[in-house]
Order: sequence, then C-alpha cells, then structure tokens
Amino acid sequence: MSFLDALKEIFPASALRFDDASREEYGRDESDQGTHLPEVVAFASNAQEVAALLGLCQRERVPVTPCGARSGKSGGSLPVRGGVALSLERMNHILEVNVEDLTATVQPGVILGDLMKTVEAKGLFYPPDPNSWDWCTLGGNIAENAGGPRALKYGVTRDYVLGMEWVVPTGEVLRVGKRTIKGVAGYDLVGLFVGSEGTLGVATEITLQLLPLPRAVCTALMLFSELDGAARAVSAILAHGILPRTLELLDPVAIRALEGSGYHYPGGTQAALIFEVDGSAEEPLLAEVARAAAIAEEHGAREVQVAQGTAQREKIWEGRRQVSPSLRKLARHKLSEDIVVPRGKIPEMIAATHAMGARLGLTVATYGHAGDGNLHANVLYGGPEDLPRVQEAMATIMRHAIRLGGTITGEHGVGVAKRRFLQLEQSPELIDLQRRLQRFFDPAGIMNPGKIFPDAP
Ligand code: LAC
Ligand code: ZN
Repeated sequence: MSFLDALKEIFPASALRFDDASREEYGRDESDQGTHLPEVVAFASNAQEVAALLGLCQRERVPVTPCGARSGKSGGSLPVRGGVALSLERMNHILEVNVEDLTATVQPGVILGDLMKTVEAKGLFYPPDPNSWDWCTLGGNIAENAGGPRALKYGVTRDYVLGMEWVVPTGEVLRVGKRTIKGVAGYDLVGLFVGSEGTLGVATEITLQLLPLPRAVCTALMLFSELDGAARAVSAILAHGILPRTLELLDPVAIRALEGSGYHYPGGTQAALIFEVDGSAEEPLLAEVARAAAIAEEHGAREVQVAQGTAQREKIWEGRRQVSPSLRKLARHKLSEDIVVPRGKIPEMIAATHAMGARLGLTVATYGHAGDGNLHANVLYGGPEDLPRVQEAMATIMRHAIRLGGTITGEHGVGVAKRRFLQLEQSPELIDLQRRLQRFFDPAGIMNPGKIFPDAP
C-alpha cells in the first residue's frame, strides 16, 4: 500500500488537506523563519490516529511535525523537512476541571485562554501566561515549556504538568507522570517530554495542577526617564525581599513602537516597569506596591500609576502584549531573542545589548520578563542586505548572555531559530548525549527533524 493510501486509512477525508493554500498556511509560524511546505496537513481527533500516523511515518521514514496554533517564536512547528504537518487543533476539549483535586485535564488543542477562564470561573488559577495566551494551545505550551510574565513568582508550564498521555515517535501510547502533587516512581519522563519541542513525541492528553485563584491583585506602571534606572530598579526591588508576580520592562524602542499603536505614555518616558503583586487581601498588596514604588523612585522613577480596578490593569497588560506586534511596524523584519541572565546582571545585559545595537547600526528593542532575567532582545531590520549584521548581533547577544552566566532561550525554545547557537551554551558531549537520546525514542529520525540540535558533524 502506498503511503498516501495508508494515510487515508488512518484519517477521514475531512481530516487531510493537500491544497496549496493549506500547505502554505501550515508552513508558517510566528518565528520569521520563512515558509516550509508540508506535503499534507493531517488533523488528528484522537490519540489512536496520532499513534497510527507516527507508526506509519516511522516505518516509511516520513517526517512528521506536530503543531497547534503556530504561535511559536523559534520555528518549532515549521515542517522544515516537508512530510506531514500534524495539527492537534481539533483535539480542543477541556475534559475535566476537578475542584477537589485542584487539577484540570485537557486535550492538546485547547486554547490556553479558554482554560484560564474556565478554571478562574471556579475560583482556580492556572498561572503560566505566555503573551499569546488568547490563541496559543496547551500542546504547544507543553512542547516548548512556555513561560510568561508570571513565571517570576509561579514558574513555567513544566511546573504545572502532573501527567500526560503521550505518543512516542514509534507510535506507542504511554501514560507518564501522575495525577497527584507528589509522586517519584521511576524516571521523570514528564520533565523530559515537556520542552522536547516536538522531537520526542506528542501529548494527546494533559493533566495540570491548579492553584487557588488569588483573591487580590495589584498592578502598578512605573515610568522612568532613563532605561538604566529602570533596569537597576528591577534588581533593587527583588533584592529588597519583594516577590511580585510580574516585573516586566519596556525600553525606549518598545515604548516608541507602542506610541504608534495607540498606547500613550507621558512624554519623556524612556522606560517602564509593570509591577504586579497578588495575595489574599488588597491592603498588604498596596503596602508592597508602596515599598516597590519607593525603591523605583530612588532609581529615578518619575511617576508610578497604580491601576484602579480590572479595566485599568487590563489596559496596562494590553499595552504589554502589543509590544511584539507593534515592533513589527517599525521595521520590515525582526528577529526576537529570549535570552536569560542571572537577575543581578540585568542592567549589564540591557546596557550591552543597546551598545551592541549602536555599534552595528541596528535598532534593538529590549523588553520582557526582566524580573526573572528573561529579556526579549529584538533586532529590527529592513531586508536581506542587513542579515550579516543581524546574525552578528544575535550571536553577540547570546555570547554575552552566556558569559554573564545565562542561557540562549528562556521560553521560546531552540527550534530552528537558535540551533546553530546551542553549541555556544552546551558542550559537544552534552549535545551528543541528547542526540543519542533522541535516536533512542525515534530511530528513523522522523519526529520534527531539523530542530534543536545543529546538524551532526
Ligand atoms: C513576549 C513574547 C515574545 O513576552 O514572549 O512578548
Ligand atoms: Zn516572553
């Protein structure tokens, strides 16, 4: 039987697309890494279909690239070697929210924002909040081990995954992990699979840990006339024993980008921090905001606006979420980094990034999750003629982050965008060990090939 006939035995006709428009659509994502056409797009509706597809592709040596909303920033869902784009977006049911156990069980195509709203309506809280929460899927969050602003206090996706139904690249369906908070039986395969960027298999069901919804939240926007002051305020606030749930930074380029998108900051604002605390009552939170504001003012903050109510808070966050799309309007292209440095090194990293931009004559925006040291350095450029300088800028930023004790990616993953930089951070022995692990799970090398690791020497 031909591969195509076998595919048609696994999926109904309505779940297979071969037309050019669909292949183009599923050949792109949010990473600015070009279009890579799959031969076919297959829409799974259950684990058995996923398992049968992976088994078939393993036998026939056909590449499979899983995808959800394709909101990823490192090209994780790009079918760079063609083959099958396996979409999980139709598996989009929230299967259970268990108030007594504080767990939720979901299919991989559930939109993160839908889960957030559903559990919040029951007084529960799912903290990981990548900025694409209103359209990214939980399967993608699992694949990339997504983080977001609240990672500062609450950690990242991995910290909430208790167990999964997982299809390995050879087509077996496994249950990994558990449904309880504690549990140490066997190897931590959940830890291995979460963040494996689609190379070690596919989640077909996910059980997540939830928390009680904080009863009070307080958000402040701190405005600075100098970027360096804002960067130092981040370190100072954290060093004074305050643990906000977010501490986000916007630099002058990010602020300029927002101006054109309808978000206005007072004239002369060169940097902003979004400080947010949560807890069980409002009064102690206001005291924390006052302490943080005093520290910010010592570091040159000229204005601190405390959000009055949900609408004002949402407006502040809407501005933050618009940074990435707004930067696109300043230049034809942008490459987005998500390096992390130890928190004490945040001011140094920001200064080095801007100095590097000035030296190379490139506009670089630095913004993001400054509180956990995770900065989005975005290099803006006009066209292919700028690429050599852009590549140099990226390499410089990553080398600097590593020199300061950091890492090349805090939340977006390595994907295709950063695979040639992995060796800046990891030894050849470590990369080789991971390649062997990959081969163990995926002998034919069909699962999201061309990702994470540089091509073998
Ligand atoms: C953000 C995305 C780019 O934080 O991670 O805006
Ligand atoms: Zn981010």
